[in-house]
Amino acid sequence: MAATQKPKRGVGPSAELAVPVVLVLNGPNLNLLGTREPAVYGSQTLADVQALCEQAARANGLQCDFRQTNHEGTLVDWLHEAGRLQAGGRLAGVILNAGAYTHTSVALHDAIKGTGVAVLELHISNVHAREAFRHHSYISPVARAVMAGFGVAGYALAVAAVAGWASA
Ligand code: CA2
Repeated sequence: MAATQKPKRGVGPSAELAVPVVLVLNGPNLNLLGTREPAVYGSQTLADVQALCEQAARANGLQCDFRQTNHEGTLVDWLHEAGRLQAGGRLAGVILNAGAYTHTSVALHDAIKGTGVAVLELHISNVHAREAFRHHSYISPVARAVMAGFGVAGYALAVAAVAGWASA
C-alpha cells in the first residue's frame, strides 16, 4: 500500500479492529425489561434490545458492544474503558441508559466529563412526562445528545445517530 493510501475499513487481517465501536451501556434494573411495566417500557426484553442494536450497528458499519450492570462503579469503569477506546480512535460513541443513576449520579457525570467520551443519553420512556424526580439528569449537561420517549426503538435510532458521529 502506498504511503498516501488510507487503510480500507473492513479489509485485511485486522479488519475487525478497524470497525468503530458503539458501546451500549445499560444501568440498573434494565435487565428486568419485558417482565413488568409494559405500559412504560414495552414488552421486549433486554436480549431483544441487544439484537436490535447489533442489527442497527451492522447496518451502519459499526461494531456493537452491549452491556448491562446494576452497579454504579461498573458503569464508571466502562466509561473509563470507553475513554481509552476513544483515545485510540476506535470509539464511535457511547449510548448510555443509566437508568435511575441518571437522576442521582455525580460519579457518572464526572466520569463522562473526565474522559471526554461522546455520550448519547438514552431513555426508553419520556422521563419528562413522568414523576418530577425523573426530570433532572446529571448526565445531560455532559452528554453530546439526549433521546427519550421512543421506546426501545430509540436504541436503533441512537445507533444510527452515533454512526453519523463516526463518519462526520
Ligand atoms: O426510560 C428509561 O429508559 C429509564 O432510564 C428507565 C429507568 C428509570 O429509572 C429512568 O427514570 C428512565 C428504569 C429502568 C427499569 O426498567 C424496568 C423495566 C421493567 C420492569 C422494571 C424495571
